[in-house]
Amino acid sequence: MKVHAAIAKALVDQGVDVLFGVIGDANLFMANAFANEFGGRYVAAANESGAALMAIGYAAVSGKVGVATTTYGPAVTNTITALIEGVKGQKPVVLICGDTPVEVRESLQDIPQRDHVMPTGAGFEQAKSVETIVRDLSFALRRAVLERRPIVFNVPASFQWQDVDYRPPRVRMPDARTWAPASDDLDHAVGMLASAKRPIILAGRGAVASNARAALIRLASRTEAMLATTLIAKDYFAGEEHDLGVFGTLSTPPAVDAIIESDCIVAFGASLTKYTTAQGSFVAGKRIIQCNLEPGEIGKNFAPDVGIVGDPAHVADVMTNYLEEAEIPPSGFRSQELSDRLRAFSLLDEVADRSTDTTIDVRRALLRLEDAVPADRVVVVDGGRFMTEAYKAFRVIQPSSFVFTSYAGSIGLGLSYAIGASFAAPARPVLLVAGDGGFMLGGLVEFNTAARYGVDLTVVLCNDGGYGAEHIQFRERQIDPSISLFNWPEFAEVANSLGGRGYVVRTMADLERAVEGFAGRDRPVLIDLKLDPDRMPDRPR
Ligand SMILES: Cc1ncc(C[n+]2csc(CCOP(=O)(O)OP(=O)(O)O)c2C)c(N)n1
Repeated sequence: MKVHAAIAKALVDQGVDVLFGVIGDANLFMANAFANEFGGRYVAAANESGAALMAIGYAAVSGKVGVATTTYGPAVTNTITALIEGVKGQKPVVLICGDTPVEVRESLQDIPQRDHVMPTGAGFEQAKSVETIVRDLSFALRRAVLERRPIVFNVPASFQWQDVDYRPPRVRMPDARTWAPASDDLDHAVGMLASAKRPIILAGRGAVASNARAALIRLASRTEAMLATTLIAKDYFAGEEHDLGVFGTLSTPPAVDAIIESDCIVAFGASLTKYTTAQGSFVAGKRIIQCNLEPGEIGKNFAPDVGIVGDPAHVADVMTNYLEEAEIPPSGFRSQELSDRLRAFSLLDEVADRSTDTTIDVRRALLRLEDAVPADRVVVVDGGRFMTEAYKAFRVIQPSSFVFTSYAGSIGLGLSYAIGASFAAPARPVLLVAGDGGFMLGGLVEFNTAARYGVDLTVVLCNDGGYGAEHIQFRERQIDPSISLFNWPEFAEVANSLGGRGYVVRTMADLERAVEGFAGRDRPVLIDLKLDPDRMPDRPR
């Protein structure tokens, strides 16, 4: 078998069914073999940044390794932001890139690829030789899972047409996620929880990764603790009566009251960022217990009273058993009154309707769409001032259906994430909430990719005619905000030209027409919400 075919076959043999990419001299035969010889699905992105982000979005929703491919040189440098995003978001991704042939002295596209990749924090795996290439690729896939970050697999282009004796790779992943330590720390933690009067069990992404939902609910009911999540683990306890929702700067007012009142937080798989702790104010003066499988996550952002290295689900069960054996009485924190207040809260009560004759109120528009789109959706949120409104408005049925795209703080990554998400969940509608600035920076280029592949994508554009996040800063300092404003083209028409269907929304009646269009969609939809940049809800601080 030729090397390009062996790489494609090794991907298929290891369960990779979708490959995102942009082809060039170094990877075109491999991508073609993947799609046309071995039955894989190849998705041709418009830009390598998009291809790499699609693999990240695929990994985020499927929990499997996302795989993308590029040729060499500028194709690799186009993926730098995506690699950084994947590292910060801890996404298992393999980027198979070609490298210029070593024997060619003058290649326009020759760059030291390793030197560009290493500062992103991604791993770099060199294809060592034609004989070892299948094993080398397996190693890259294995590293992506175990190291939870993108791994760049670097393949010299001169290997492509060489012969290799193909043997299917044998890969077995170790399962490290079922242990709890016997330690003084665990005893202290149980002691603290036993004496707590108002405990909260907080779940972060590590709890979701360890499938800890049932164990955390058991521990919370045993102690009469309230439940809460970080933003990344959003809606993990959906449907639970004693769920406070998101714990942090995005908490609702009744949840904030309960958090302030609480005396003990048990954080499972949460790294306690400044957003979760509200700059420390939500954890000050309380007992804090932090449990994480990764030792480095404990105390990374905030020093807890006790840290427990262990699997969240297993540690929670051990704690519940200890409390049971010691016959510790429950805390009594839960009350009908608190549950009623949590249930009675409505986002609509917080901010008055700010619509005008020609612009719509962002919160009312998003909440109408929240209601109109089937619950079994995937929600992807781009970056910008609007994003907190989207985080609050849209619920999901499980955390993997909520895709956060701002690990690196970049705008414009959402659309590619959304395409990757859709390939991981093809039967479900994918909703991308994006700003006009982010859409023009990075979304527009791949909207047509969504149309070409018939992706069930709906873009909700929070269009305030510019960079709202910067506009507000000029306004706050009484500086002319004009350089933050843009005279964009009509986005609905742009969407139509790119193979989708666009709707202009200035009023609630317009929004109803867009909702009808969404219901009968046969191609990607773009709903352009016209917003007034001076009438947006205040941002959380
Ligand atoms: C790649 C990148 N460039 C620039 C920025 C700075 N930035 C943050 S928010 C923002 C404006 C985004 O505008 P838009 O998408 O319309 O959302 P809005 O803030 O208006 O709600 C910009 C330019 C960034 N975060 N990332």
